[in-house]
Parts: sequence; structure tokens; C-alpha cells
Amino acid sequence: MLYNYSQKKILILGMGLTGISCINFFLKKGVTPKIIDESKKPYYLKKLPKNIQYKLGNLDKKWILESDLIIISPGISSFKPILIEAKLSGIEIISDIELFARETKNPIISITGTNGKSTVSTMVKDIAKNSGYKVCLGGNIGFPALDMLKEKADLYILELSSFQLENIFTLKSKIAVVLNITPDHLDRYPGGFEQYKKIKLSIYKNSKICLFNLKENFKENNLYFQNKNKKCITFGTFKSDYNIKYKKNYAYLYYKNQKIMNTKNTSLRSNQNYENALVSFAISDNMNFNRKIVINTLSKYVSLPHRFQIVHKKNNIYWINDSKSTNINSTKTALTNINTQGTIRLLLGGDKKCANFEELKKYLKKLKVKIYCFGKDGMKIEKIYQKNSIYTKKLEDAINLISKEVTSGDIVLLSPGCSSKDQFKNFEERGNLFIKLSKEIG
Ligand code: UMA
Repeated sequence: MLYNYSQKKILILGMGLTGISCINFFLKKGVTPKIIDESKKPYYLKKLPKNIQYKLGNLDKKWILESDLIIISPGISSFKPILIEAKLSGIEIISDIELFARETKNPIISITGTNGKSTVSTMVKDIAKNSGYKVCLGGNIGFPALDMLKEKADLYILELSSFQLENIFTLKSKIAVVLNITPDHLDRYPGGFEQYKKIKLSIYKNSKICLFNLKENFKENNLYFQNKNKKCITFGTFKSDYNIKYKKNYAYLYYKNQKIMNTKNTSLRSNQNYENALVSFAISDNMNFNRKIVINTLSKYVSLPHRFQIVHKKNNIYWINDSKSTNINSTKTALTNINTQGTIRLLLGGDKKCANFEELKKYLKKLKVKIYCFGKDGMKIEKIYQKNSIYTKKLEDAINLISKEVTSGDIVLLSPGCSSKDQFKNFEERGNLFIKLSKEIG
């Protein structure tokens, strides 16, 4: 179906990366939309092309209710009362991913999950590229989906957040995967974890091949899997189609009973990353990529920055940057990856997004750990482990304190379990500050 936007009154909400990509998309089609941002000084205002009408500071009711089509940025909740009112009055509200999906017939691989999305997306991108595809990766990874259209790729990979999935309707992925689902973004969803989960699972709605995690047990009662035209493949447990066997500290990836890869000669060194490689293998097999190319690419794969990255080592003290940890589950994973006789000096804090940090207590109990809390929810988080914890307002104050207390054999771990947005532009800025300070004072 060809969509015609020329007669529509189009309004874009949010002037971030997404909003600007939407403006450029419509201008290229000869349509001039309007845009609103709730901030009085949005960072990307400087990128707004001339002659675009805009409003800043609040969601202008008149502009919203007189529009025919609204494109909502992922950072803006679709559950705001004015947007519910707009929807009820028949105004179409969609995401930039929906716009993208309407524009291409080329195959799309869609990847979501609470953790591991960017790793799997980049692994699959590297494999596809080495297999000769003109491939493009976009979405939550930091490259807006609509900007991918300029690249004229023959295969698209979408990393999708729950925020983006909220307003997608016609996306037909060749392969879709939900890597895992653990509580996150609970401040955004009035219906709590169940609603978050339902939104994540909607990725399977129109997809041809559904790759799902048997551990998560969400196949049961799921309408999307009852369609006979869909192919379902599993990973995640020893019973799944794609599974992992551990022998002498190494992980072997299997398809059913057939060994497909030994991870010994790779730089992958955590259960999470073995599983990420396994999922990439499953996607690749279903894209008919050559297995030798898959093994070769995964063997050379280097982890993305800010994910359990050793950034400094001096006087037998390791400084590990895991700033991408924006929820409790990724902090738990980081803690299970650590083996030391010394003290783990764990930096936690930021915006906890209504998460329950009590869950972390049982992991902390097993370890020799001191926690240093900072940021918006730092004071609340500090209370869960009063045995050995301290609160400072800022990350830099906490690192200063650590530099005075740290001794040989210790590990300093930034795995905050929270969003960075209360004090930083994004998790990269938070991680970069940690790297800088660890080198200066560590
Ligand atoms: N804004 C409002 N009202 C709000 C919230 C935001 O007006 O209630 C305005 C802000 O003032 C700002 C603009 O909206 O000017 C920002 O829009 P946005 O928050 O949607 O951010 P973008 O720059 O468009 O980036 C978005 C994704 N951001 C979020 O989902 C929060 C990026 O994911 C994504 O890479 C980008 O689109 C391109 O597709 C980032 C992210 O933090 C990495 N994702 C979350 C995560 O991974 O946990 C989901």
C-alpha cells in the first residue's frame, strides 16, 4: 500500500533525533509538518530546518487536536491524557518505526529485549555485511530508522525499545526476537510489568519467523504464535532448538544436537554474551548465511563500549565501565561476572524508574561489596544495603571517595542499574566521565 501524506495535517512530538529524522522524511516527500517539544530549550533545535513551525514548553492542545496524523517520539509517553484524548477523537498516532515500515519491502530483522539488544543487532549486522549484504542497522541503537532509508540497503536490522513498539502497527519482520524480559521502565507503564511485557511481545505480531526464549515461557497463551504460517524457533534452555553446553569453562553453541561453535577462540566471556552469540547464530541460519562466515565474524567480535568494559588497571585495581546497565538485571549480570578476593566497589544510581532495588540485596549478600550511590534515586538505593553503603550527590564525588578507599585486589564497577537521564545526556556521557576519572585518579 502506498501512503500519501500530502493532504494531511502532520504533527511531530519531540525534537530529538527521532523528531528531526521525521521532519526530514516529510520534507523530502514535499510535505511540511509542525513540531512540538515540551522542553523550552530542546538540544536539537539547532538542527530544525528553517520554515518549520514549532512550539516549545508544552504539548499544545489546539495543535494536537487539529492534526490528522501525529508522529510521537519514543521518549514521550503515549499514555499522556491529551494523547489519549487525541486517539479517542480519531487522530492517528504512530511512531517513526511505523513510518519506516510503510516505506520498504526489503527484509527486516527486528530485535528487542530488556538487555542485549545492541550486542545482538551489531553481531547480526557484521555477519550480514560479511555475507555480502548491503545492510543497515537503526532504531534504539542511536540511528533513527527513517535515516536508514537514505542508505538504500537490501537488508534492515531494527533494534527496538518498548517505547518504539508502543506505536507500530504494520511492521512485517522476516525475523523477530525478544531476547529477554525483566522489569524496566515501570515508571512509564500504568499497567506495570505485564503491560511492558505485552508491548515487547507485540514485535511478533506480523513476523514470519519468531525466535523466542524458552526460559521466558511466554509462548503459552500467546495469540501471535497460534498462526500456522509462522515458523517458531527457540533458544534459552538446554531443550531449545539453539542451546549452549558448558565444558571446562568454555561454552559450545549447539543447534539441536549438532555442535556449531566453540567460543574458546572468541573474546566473548559471559553467559549473556554466549546467549547473544547463540541468538545471532539462529538469526543467521534462518537468513541462510554461511556458517563459516558466522563463526569467523563472531570470533572477531569485540564488545561494544560501556558494556562491562575494563577501562583502567593500576596497582592491581580494575576499573570496569558498565554504564549501559540501566536496569537491575544488567547489574545482577555484571556482579555474577566478577570473581575477586578483594572488595567490589559498586557505583549505583541515577533514575531507577520505579524499580525495586531490594531485589539486588540477595546478590550483594554473597559478595564482599561496598556500594556508592549517587544521583536522583541514590539516597533511596543506599537504604537497601546500609551494612556498607554511602550516598553522594554526584558520580564524581563517589569516585573521589573510592580513590581514597580502594586497595590492591579491588574492583571498581560502574553498573548503575538506573537511567542516566537525571544527571547526564545519556549512558555514554556517564560512562565517559567514569573512564576519564578512573584514568586521572585511579
Ligand atoms: N520530550 C518531550 N516530552 C517528553 C519527553 C521528551 O517533549 O515527555 C522531548 C525532549 O525535550 C527532547 C525530545 O523529546 O527534545 C527527545 O526525544 P526522545 O526522548 O524520544 O529521544 P530521541 O533523541 O528522539 O532518541 C530516541 C530514543 N530515545 C528514547 O527512547 C528515550 C533513542 O534511544 C534512540 O536511539 C533514538 O530515538 C533513535 O531511534 C535511546 C534510549 O535511551 C538510546 N532508549 C531507551 C533505552 O535504551 O533504555 C528506551
